[in-house]
Amino acid sequence: CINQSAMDSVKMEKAEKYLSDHKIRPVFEYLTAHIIKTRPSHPLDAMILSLQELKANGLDGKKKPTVIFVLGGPGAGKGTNCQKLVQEYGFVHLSAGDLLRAAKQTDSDEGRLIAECIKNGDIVPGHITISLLKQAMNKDLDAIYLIDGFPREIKQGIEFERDITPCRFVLFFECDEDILVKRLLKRGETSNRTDDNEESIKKRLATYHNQSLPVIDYFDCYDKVKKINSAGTMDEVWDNVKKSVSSLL
Ligand code: UP5
Ligand code: MG
Repeated sequence: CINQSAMDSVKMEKAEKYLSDHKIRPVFEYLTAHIIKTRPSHPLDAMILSLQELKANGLDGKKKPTVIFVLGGPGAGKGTNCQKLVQEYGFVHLSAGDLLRAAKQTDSDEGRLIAECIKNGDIVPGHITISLLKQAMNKDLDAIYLIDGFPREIKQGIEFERDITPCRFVLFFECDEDILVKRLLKRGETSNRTDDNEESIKKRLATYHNQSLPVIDYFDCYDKVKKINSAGTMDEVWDNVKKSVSSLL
């Protein structure tokens, strides 16, 4: 009898933790308070509608934008295909790299830190990038944002999803390394990017393998990753992108 009650208390604790981790309790409190206050004639339908609203806007009632993360190695074609997605679907393209390249121009310690990280293929501290993304996204909460090149590390993804909104899905551009290097070196002939040179490319690829690839496994656990083969010609890759995206929308 004592063992049974100990077991029950362990189960209870686990159940409490589950409810708290997944914010189930505040959702039910919200829904119950809502129907008590409004006394609708079809309370279950009203609860379902409120639940859908909550899913879109969060418990704080603030509207959240829709986010699609676009990830893949350096030169995988993220930027190229984001531009096409903007034209095809009216998404808003936010390249974390572009935001950081603009921010590094400022004459400040932060600007210098960003410049150094980019040249060395290191990851800029997450709070800097998240704050730039937040500012850019505040302008239009109805938009569907393609966040290109972010998150670079699992903890950045967790922080973004906690503070801003969970991503709808992740488009992952897959391509062999030798093709990536060729593309970047070719672009380096004209791009003026401080990281499109042999030495920086090596470092970018190492950072990608060690720190950024685990992000894909992380989102894969939530069944959110759509893999796109990006090794073909521009047209072939764009076809793959269109097929993937239209199956997800
Ligand atoms: N190209 C594209 N597709 C092609 C195809 N199918 N066939 C032939 N050529 C193709 O393409 C790269 C080049 O390849 C172009 O010349 C294109 O014409 C050609 P692009 O579409 O630009 O590829 P993309 O994946 O966008 O490559 P990019 O170099 O931008 O990727 P990175 O992830 O390396 O760069 P990003 O700008 O995102 O980041 C730069 C640095 O900023 C990072 O290394 C890091 O230091 C910092 N950063 C952070 O710290 N945090 C962040 O969140 C983001 C960036
Ligand atoms: Mg890019």
